[in-house]
Amino acid sequence: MRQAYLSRLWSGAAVAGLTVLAGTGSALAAQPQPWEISFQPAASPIMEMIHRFNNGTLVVITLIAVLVFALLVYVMVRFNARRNPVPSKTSHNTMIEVVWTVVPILILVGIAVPSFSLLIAQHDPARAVADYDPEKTLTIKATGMAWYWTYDYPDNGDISFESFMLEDDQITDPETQPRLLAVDNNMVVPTGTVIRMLVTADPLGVIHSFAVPSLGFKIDAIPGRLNETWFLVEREGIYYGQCSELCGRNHAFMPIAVQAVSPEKYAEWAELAQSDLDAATALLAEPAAETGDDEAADDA
Ligand SMILES: [Cu+2]
Repeated sequence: MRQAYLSRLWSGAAVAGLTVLAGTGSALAAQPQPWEISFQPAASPIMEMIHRFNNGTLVVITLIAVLVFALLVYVMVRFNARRNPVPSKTSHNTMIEVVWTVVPILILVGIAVPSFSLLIAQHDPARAVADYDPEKTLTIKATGMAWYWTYDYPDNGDISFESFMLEDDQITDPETQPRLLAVDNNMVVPTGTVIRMLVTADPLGVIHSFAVPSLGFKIDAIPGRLNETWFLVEREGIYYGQCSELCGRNHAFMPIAVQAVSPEKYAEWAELAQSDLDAATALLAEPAAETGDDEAADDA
């Protein structure tokens, strides 16, 4: 009875908290916000699964903590030396020992099942994308350099460019160019498309890590090794991440900016970027910003 009440109370609080987080998150870009205590809002199927798994686990550990705390308080009150001067000499109770062994095992198995399905989905788009077609994926390669990223688009006429963080004196609009996160050339991707992401590092360099929280991936960029992950961006916008492996002097200054645009816009960008990257970047600048504002307004 009490547990059911607590459970209801907790899920109510969780839903309220999520609504607040989702609200503040989408009103701004997908980047860290002041006083944020949970994940960034999800913009990919995997990140949605991570949110769900995190919320479910939070309910489980909260119920366990409440139960253990309540038992402790009960024992302290009911069985202290004053109220219970003659202690019981019981040393074994087979039933209770079986229960407190089997129940935790069941709880762990209950957590392991969704945990493994999430882990497997992170390597297999078919498990997270309903109409997944391997023929329609887009391959992009990111390479960690000292200290910036390069992006290669083998499916689009070998577009290849470098992406450097904007220094403070290069920022012209602090609203759309967050300090330490904005870059000169965003990694542009189409929405609704499975991106096959190959990640490596400069063969003469060090280990980096390619990570964007709201898209739910973090994968090491290792010299001489090609790692693979995938993601699908559901909404247009710019999603920021940072190198997440302590890689050296400018580790903190090699952010990742993923700009998701409509497939039509992406096709235009990819066509133009093969000959003139600056013109292609300019093509995206205006409409992308407007779309972002519209969406934020809708969500608010
Ligand atoms: Cu790095």
